[in-house]
Amino acid sequence: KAAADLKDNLFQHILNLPISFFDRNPVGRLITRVESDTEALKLLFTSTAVVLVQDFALLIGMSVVMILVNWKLYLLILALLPPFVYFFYWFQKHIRPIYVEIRRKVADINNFINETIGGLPVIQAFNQEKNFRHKMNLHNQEKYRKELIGMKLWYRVWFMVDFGEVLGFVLLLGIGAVWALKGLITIGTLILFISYIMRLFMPLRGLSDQLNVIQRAFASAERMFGILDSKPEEPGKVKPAITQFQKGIVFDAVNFAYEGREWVLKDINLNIKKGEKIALVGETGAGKTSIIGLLLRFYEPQLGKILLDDYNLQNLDKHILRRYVGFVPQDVILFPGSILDNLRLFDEAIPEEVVYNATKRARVHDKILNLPDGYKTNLIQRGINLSQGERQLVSFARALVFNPEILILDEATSSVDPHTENLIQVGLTELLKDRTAIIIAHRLATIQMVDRIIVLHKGSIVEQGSHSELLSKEGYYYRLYRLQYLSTLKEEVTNDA
Ligand code: M5T
Ligand code: MG
Repeated sequence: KAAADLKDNLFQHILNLPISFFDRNPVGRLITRVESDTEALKLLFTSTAVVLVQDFALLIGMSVVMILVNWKLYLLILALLPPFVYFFYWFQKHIRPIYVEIRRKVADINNFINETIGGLPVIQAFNQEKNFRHKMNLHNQEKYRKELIGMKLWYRVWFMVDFGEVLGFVLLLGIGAVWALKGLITIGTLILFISYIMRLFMPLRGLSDQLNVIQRAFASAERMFGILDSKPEEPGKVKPAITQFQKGIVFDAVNFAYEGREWVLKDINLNIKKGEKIALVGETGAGKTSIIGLLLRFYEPQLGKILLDDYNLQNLDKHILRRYVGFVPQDVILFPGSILDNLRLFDEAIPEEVVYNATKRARVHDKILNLPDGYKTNLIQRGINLSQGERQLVSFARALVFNPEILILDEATSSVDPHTENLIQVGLTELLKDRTAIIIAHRLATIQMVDRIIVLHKGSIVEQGSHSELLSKEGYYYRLYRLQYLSTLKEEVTNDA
C-alpha cells in the first residue's frame, strides 16, 4: 500500500508540475522514477525490513545467551565489532553515489528505448537500426561498468565478513583452548561459543546483503524526492468570484525567453478585447506558439505582465484561467483510450450529445462513425490508427467539447485537406460569433475572416490590422500573402496544364 501511495503521490505531483519542468526532464526518466524507483523502495519495506528484524533478533538472542554463559568470552568476540561497524559505514558512504549513478543510467536506458521505439519509422526508413543498437550498447556498457564498480565494493564487504569470521574463530579457538586447559571455562562453553560465532556471522552476512538493497533503495528514494521536492506550479492566489470573462486579454510589454536562452518574445504589447478574433502569423520560429504558452501560463514572462480582465495571470488561479480557454495545440496530443475518452478527456460528466455536437462542427463525426468501433475505437500509441488530419480534427473537436470562451487554435487544421478545412471555416465563423479567438495559421487563406491579424517577426510584432488593411500597407504581410498566393496560382496553372 505504501508503494502504491507513493506512486500515486509521485504521479499526482508530476501532473501539477510546470511545463518547463518537462523541458529539463525526459519522459523516460520520469517513468523510471514513478515505476521502478518506487518498487526498489517497496522491496526495502517488504523483504529487507523483515529480514533485518530477524537478523537483529537473532544477534540479540545469541548475545544474551553468550553473556549468560560467559561474559568474558563474549567481550572477546565483541572486540571484533568496531572494525565491522567502521567497514559498513565506509561501504555505505562509497556505494551510495554509485547506486545513484546506476539509477540514472537505468533511467537513461528507459528513455532511450522509449524514444527509439517511438521513432522507429524514421530509423527503419533510413536503415539505421545498427546505429541505434550501437548506441543502446554504449548505454548498457556504461551501466555495466557502474554495476561492476558497485559489485567490487560489495565483495570487499563480503570478504571482510568472511575474514572476520575466520579471525573470530581462530581467536576463540586459541584463547578458548588456553582458558579451557586452565579450567576457566568448560569444553562445553567453548563448543557453544564456536558454534555461535559461526551463527553470528550469518546475520552479519545477511546484514551486508541487506545493506546492498538498502543503499539501492536510498538511491531510488533520493531520486524520487528530487521530483517531490521540485516545486509544483504556483496555483495563483486570486480566485475571482466572476464566472464570466468580461473585458479581454492584455499583453503589457512582455519579454520572454526559455530557460537560459535568448529572448523569444520582445516587448509584446497586445490588447485583445472580448469577442475579438485575432490571428497570429509569421515565419517559423517567430514566437507564435510561445505567446500561447504564456497565455496558458505554461511559462511565465521574465518582463512585463499579462492580464485577463484585470487580473494579472501571475496571481490568477490557473484553474480559473484555464476554464476560460480551449486549446488546440500545434502537436496533436492523444491519450491511450477510446476516441470518446479523448474528446472529453475522461470526464464522464460531459454528455455524449455535447461531444457529438462538437465533432459535427469539426467535420469528424462521420469519419469517427466509420471506424470499426465508432466512438469506442481505442486509440493506440498517440492515435497512430488515425490519419494525421483526423487526429487534428479530433484535437480540434476536443476544444469545442469544452465550449470555451476563448478559443486558441495553433495550426489546428494544417494537415486537413482544403475542402474539409473550408467546411470547418464556415462552421467556425458561426461558432466564434460570441467568442474570443486566437488563431495561428501558416495558410493565410484560412485567417482572412478574423478582425485583426498580428504579424510577428523574430519575436516582435511588426504589423497589425485587418487583412485588407495589411494588404494595402504593402509591408511584411503583403509579401507573405503574395508569396503564398502566387505559389497557389502556379500550382493551379501546372495542374491545368
Ligand atoms: C520560437 C524557441 C525556439 C524558437 C522560438 C516551443 C518552444 C520554442 N522554443 C524553445 O526554446 N522551447 C520551446 O519549448 O522559441 O518558437 P515558437 O514560439 O514555437 O515559434 P512559432 O510557433 O512561431 O513557429 P512555428 O514553426 O510553429 O510556425 O526559435 O527555439
Ligand atoms: Mg508554433
